Amino acid sequence: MIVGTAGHIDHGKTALVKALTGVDADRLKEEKARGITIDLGYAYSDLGDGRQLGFVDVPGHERFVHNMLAGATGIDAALLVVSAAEGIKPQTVEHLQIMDLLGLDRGIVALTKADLANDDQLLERMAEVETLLSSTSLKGAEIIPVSAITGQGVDELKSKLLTLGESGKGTAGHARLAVDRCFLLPGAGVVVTGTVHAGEIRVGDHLLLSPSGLEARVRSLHAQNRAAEVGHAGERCALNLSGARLSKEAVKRGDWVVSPDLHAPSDRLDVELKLLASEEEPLKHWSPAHIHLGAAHVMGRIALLDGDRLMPGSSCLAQLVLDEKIGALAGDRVILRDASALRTIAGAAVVDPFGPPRNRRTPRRLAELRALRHPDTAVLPALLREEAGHVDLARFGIARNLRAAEVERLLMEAGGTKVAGFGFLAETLAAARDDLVGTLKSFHEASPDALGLPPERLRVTLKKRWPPAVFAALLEHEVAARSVTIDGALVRLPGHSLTLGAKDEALWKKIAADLTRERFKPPRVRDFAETYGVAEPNVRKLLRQLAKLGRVVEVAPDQFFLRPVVAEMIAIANGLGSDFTAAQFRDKLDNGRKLAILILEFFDRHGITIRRGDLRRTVPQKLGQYGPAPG
Ligand SMILES: Nc1nc2c(ncn2[C@@H]2O[C@H](COP(=O)(O)OP(=O)(O)OP(=O)(O)O)[C@@H](O)[C@H]2O)c(=O)[nH]1
Ligand SMILES: [Mg+2]
Repeated sequence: MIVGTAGHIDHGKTALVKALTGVDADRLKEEKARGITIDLGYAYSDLGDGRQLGFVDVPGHERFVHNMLAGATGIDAALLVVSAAEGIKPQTVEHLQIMDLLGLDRGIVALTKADLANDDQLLERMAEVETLLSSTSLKGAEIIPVSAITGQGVDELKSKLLTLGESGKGTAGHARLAVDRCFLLPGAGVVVTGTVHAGEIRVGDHLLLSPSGLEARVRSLHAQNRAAEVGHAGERCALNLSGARLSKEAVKRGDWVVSPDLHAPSDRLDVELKLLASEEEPLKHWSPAHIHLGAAHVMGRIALLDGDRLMPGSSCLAQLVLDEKIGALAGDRVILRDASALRTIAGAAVVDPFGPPRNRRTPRRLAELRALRHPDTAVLPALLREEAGHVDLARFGIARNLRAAEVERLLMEAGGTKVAGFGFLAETLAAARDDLVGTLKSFHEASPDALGLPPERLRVTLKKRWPPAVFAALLEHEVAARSVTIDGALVRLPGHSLTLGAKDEALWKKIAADLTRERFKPPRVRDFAETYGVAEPNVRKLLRQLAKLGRVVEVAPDQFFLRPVVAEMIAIANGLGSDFTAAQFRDKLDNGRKLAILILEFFDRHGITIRRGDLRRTVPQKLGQYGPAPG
């Protein structure tokens, strides 16, 4: 377990840690010279019986609250230090507010410098502190008079700290360590230190630095100041890392060392925000703030999601829009300080680390956020019933640091089904199928001479509008279940087909033979009309119907090509290299300049080629529009 000090400057935090552990946590030259703590200090006390207490000693100076926060976010219990000589001071209050906003409910108050106060004064101070604690998560915490000079109360404090219990951080999820220091160790290389917030880190693990994404392999590690093979959640670790692009400069306080599964930095955190009751003004929408999460510290803005002002002492849903991406997971605590970093104004808990940039405050999204506030086991049942109707399971797993198997178990318990990475309720899938089949049925009735609908048209025609990726998953699911069919580029019902009458079928046979014989220079509508003695409009109508069936393509007015021939011509154009002329293309097809240009203009219109001056190039992702080239 890790205990963090808290309290006003000069109240004796560092002296007390030294009395408890024998270690002077003030290690910087400037700290020694000025007699104050500037940055975080660390000390461990071995109790001889295998048990150990770890301390993070923080600065009390008002200008170094940001450093205090980098340490406070990783601790399990608070050691609030109040000088018996001075009593409650501004950073006593601010540090306590921070402990409260972090939800820390384990802690002890040390009434330091007891040697400087008489019994009456001590009793008075204890009463003051008790009142101050009473409205916080540390309500009822024990208050113990101590002196670092005489040693009074130090042993009692130590044994009381041991009764606070184990770290509450779970080792079940993927590994995650909040970096608070990075330095070069001669002969070893880059070393980072920090608190393991989740999972386990082992020697040999391949991890990532987040948000940078740099690869980092664990060469060796120390857990709680001792060489070890593995570091667990709740322990402070030092990791000796190696990686291709890794350097001391590439790592900073606030980064996370994570299992690759957890690397998903975000700059929009949807949170439940609580404004401190001590604030004098309501919080306005889009207020700038200093935002602290884990050991990270970034600037950002607060977008209020339900209302334009938040009253002191109240809570609401908000989106923190950060100036830069950080690593964050659901449940992470956030501390917000005002734009000039003079005081703590609010605290927050992350509800969704992947806040949407748009539609963040629609009723639908707010309902979703309310569902996301449930505990792990109740989130999926609630979420699956929301209007969205689906859950992106990979994202859900990352946000809550759950392994895939755990997500699937929760989905099963929620009565859900997994379809291509999304979770649905059976009734949602059934409704989606009815919608799909019903929409196609109406379409076939209204347009009996069309084969089917392009997928994107179908998606926007459905009663329920799915995001494209979800729709693709549903469509694939229904194709596999044979409730719909994909034919070329069109979706249709399996029972629906287009048939030509006997006369048309006979005419098409002859036309098809002509189109095959002169495939790059096929006869036009008028030619067929003359050759076969059929009225021009009838030939045109037949060929247009065949186009809908996906057999021919009208490349220019009345100029039809067989569909596979179009694919072949695309392949030929593509084979001409990056910049080709119409003449080069014509030479390959040997079909005359005029027709070659009509074909290239058709390609231009469909984005298959891009034209600059007299030169064209093909667009790789558009080449498959007419299917694979034959042969
Ligand atoms: N008489 C007396 N003096 C103390 C005691 N504890 C600390 N001091 C003195 O108080 C001064 C400040 O102590 P520190 O431990 O550095 O205080 P701190 O809370 O760590 O200060 P910051 O880290 O700068 O916020 C030092 O001069 C200590 O010697 C105590 O129990 N009795
Ligand atoms: Mg100190």
